[in-house]
Amino acid sequence: MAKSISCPTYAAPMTSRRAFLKQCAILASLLALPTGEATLLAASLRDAPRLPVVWLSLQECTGCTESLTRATAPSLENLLFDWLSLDYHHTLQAASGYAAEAGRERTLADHAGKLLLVVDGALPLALSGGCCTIAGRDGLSLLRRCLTAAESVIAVGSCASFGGLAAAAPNPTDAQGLAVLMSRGLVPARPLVNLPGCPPVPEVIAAVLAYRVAFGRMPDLDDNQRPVAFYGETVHERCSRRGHFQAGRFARTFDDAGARAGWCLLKLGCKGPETRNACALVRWNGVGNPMESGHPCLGCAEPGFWDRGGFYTPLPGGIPVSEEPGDKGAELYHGQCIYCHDADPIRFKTPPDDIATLLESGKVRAHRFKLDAEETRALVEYFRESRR
Ligand code: FSX
Repeated sequence: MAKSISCPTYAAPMTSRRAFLKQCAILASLLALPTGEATLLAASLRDAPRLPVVWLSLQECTGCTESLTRATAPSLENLLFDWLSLDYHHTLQAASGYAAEAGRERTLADHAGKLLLVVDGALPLALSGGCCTIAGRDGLSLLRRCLTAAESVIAVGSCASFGGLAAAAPNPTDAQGLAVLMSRGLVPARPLVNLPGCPPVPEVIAAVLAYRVAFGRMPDLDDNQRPVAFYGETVHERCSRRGHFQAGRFARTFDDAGARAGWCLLKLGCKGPETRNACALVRWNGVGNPMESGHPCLGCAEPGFWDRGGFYTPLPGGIPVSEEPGDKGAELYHGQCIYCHDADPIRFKTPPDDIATLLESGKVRAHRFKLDAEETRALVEYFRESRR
């Protein structure tokens, strides 16, 4: 029979040893831990006491919590039964009414200075916090109370991190993210980790919670308090369409041949080059991400989302031009040739080495344009690149 890891507060075995080690290996890889730290992670998670957590949901759409429920590495069950003591969470808790509020107050008192606060949703300041009340109490005073007792806080989602959808213009409720509230002295300042995204990737939320439990600290952060392991690269750098970008193949409309062939969506407003998030690396529900579903990145994890840039407006300053060889040829092919030839250059029948001779021979009567020597070289190079 497989050995089991027992949760400190539950007598029943929760997870088989094999499943537990597999979880730790996935977690270590998600968190980009150095070699050898997977073992340390496993040992820490096995021995760590459950971390008391109070989770506040403020002005939000519940997408962030829904996202958490879809985490697989670790799963919500792992988090709740093995590593966290989630003592207060409006949506997930069984308790309701006075009992729920009394439970939260007990946790705040019993674990003052040691508990982890998680917040999703922005805090609306208008009407003295009255735009968001919980059990008759305004959001601002509740947030102050919880932060006073917290050792650190994780802002889950773009709303909690930067204001997000809740703060979209004209922001009638004066919604603000946690960093702004702290910098304005409206709530107690505590070490803050932002996990933006609307909603954030499930594995990002779960992995950061597990990291905090295992190591007693937060992972390395960037200037926007985002974990570097998940927000260190842009969506563009990991995008499955990047090869098309490098080859200069851009969809111009949502239903043209390029869009159907999976080309780069920059000209349709993709914000991937300016957006740091893990969704191109860790696929949603293990299935895909917006770009793989034919939709440009909306930049949902960046400060200023929802208003910044407009959903389908190409990035200002034009399309970033790749330095890769073959771009000029790609421009020529997709600007001219695809009106008669297949949009995918791999299906172009003439071998690259024969193209220059064919063009110079004048035998292709349908061509309405003439290429000079440099353009011909670029086109040939593009075909060669496409076949590699
Ligand atoms: Fe905002 Fe989250 Fe978008 Fe929704 O809690 S980040 S609107 S997915 O639910 O706050």
